[in-house]
Amino acid sequence: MNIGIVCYPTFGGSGVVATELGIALAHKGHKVHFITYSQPFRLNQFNENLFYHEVNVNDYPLFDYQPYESVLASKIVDVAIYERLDVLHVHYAIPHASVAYLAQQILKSRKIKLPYITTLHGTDITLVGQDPSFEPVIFFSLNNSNAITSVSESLRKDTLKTFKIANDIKVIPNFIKIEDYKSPTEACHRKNFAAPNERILIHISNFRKVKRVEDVLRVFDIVRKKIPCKLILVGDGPERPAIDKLCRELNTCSDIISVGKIANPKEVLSIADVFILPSETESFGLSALEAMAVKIPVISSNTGGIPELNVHGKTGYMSKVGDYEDMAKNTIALLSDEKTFQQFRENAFEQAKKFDIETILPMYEKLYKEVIAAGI
Ligand code: GMT
Repeated sequence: MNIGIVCYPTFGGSGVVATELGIALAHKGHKVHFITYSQPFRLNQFNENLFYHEVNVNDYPLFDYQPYESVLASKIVDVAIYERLDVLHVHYAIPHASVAYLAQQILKSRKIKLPYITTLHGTDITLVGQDPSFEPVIFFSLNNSNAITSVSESLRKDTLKTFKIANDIKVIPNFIKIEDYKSPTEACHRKNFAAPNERILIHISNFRKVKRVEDVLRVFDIVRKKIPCKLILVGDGPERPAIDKLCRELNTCSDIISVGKIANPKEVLSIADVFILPSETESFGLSALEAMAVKIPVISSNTGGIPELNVHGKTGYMSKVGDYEDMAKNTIALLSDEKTFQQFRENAFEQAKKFDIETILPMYEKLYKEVIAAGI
């Protein structure tokens, strides 16, 4: 198949999923065309089936807001015609679903059929999508998608609650390529981060408010009073100043290592003991799945789609959003009982295997075929 993929190329789960999906499809022989405003950060390999089409928005002083959506729609039309796309897969509803609809209509006027699939990733529904100013456009473009997928059952329900759409929503969860996580990695050395008697807690996110990174610091503050440990923070974002302020207040900065944004966190994950994910909302929690793939138990909130991934008392523990004391208590309990800890590590890995690309990729391929067969 010739598949067009539209996504956000920046650091973030939806871009990772879209890119890894495209790469896997290309390896299976499909021709995959990424249409984005800059190269997706994980699209860093050559494959004869992978193509990248940049959306360049010129800066006209006349506009306060540059018309990105119009340029993107034009680019989709262009790629669809000249690369003979069979299907378009857009990740993150805003604004990609409505742009896909517009491109589809333009192509229709030229007697070209291009069905589009919208994958909902989370904040496009649970946060940004809650803004009433988007409602008519999201509602319309979802209802007119030739298929909709969501990354968890929880997100499917949230979407149907927010938007009374008639369209069905198919759940296709996030995935990892488990094969890539099996081999031990040499790139990151534990001894450079912690003393032999110290444990390592880790958190990865884009440091937005929704991630509640301050709770990570509060968990760490409690745990380190009982168990010698270090905290590794991976990522960066708008909450950085608040995090710096809090670590100074708690006097924990010297035991926190901030490594910034990392394109593929597998190496740094492999030296950690516990992954902390206290999010306010989380449609799936791809970073937690990546941690579980390297046998790291997860201490998380119990929000959104996290319970579909993290099995309480088996692969980690869940607490109510904001209950960092309970999260700390669970972390201490887990790290204090070596036998249970080792069992949780194995359980986490077994759970991660259920989300292997080998299982998930055929779901997308099947959907593409169905959508193409159904026509528009
Ligand atoms: O988590 C983020 O802030 C990034 C965000 C995105 O849209 O890139 O991630 C969302 O999509 C991921 C991939 O499907 C999910 O694993 C994340 O749970 C989801 N984030 C939220 O729902 C907050």
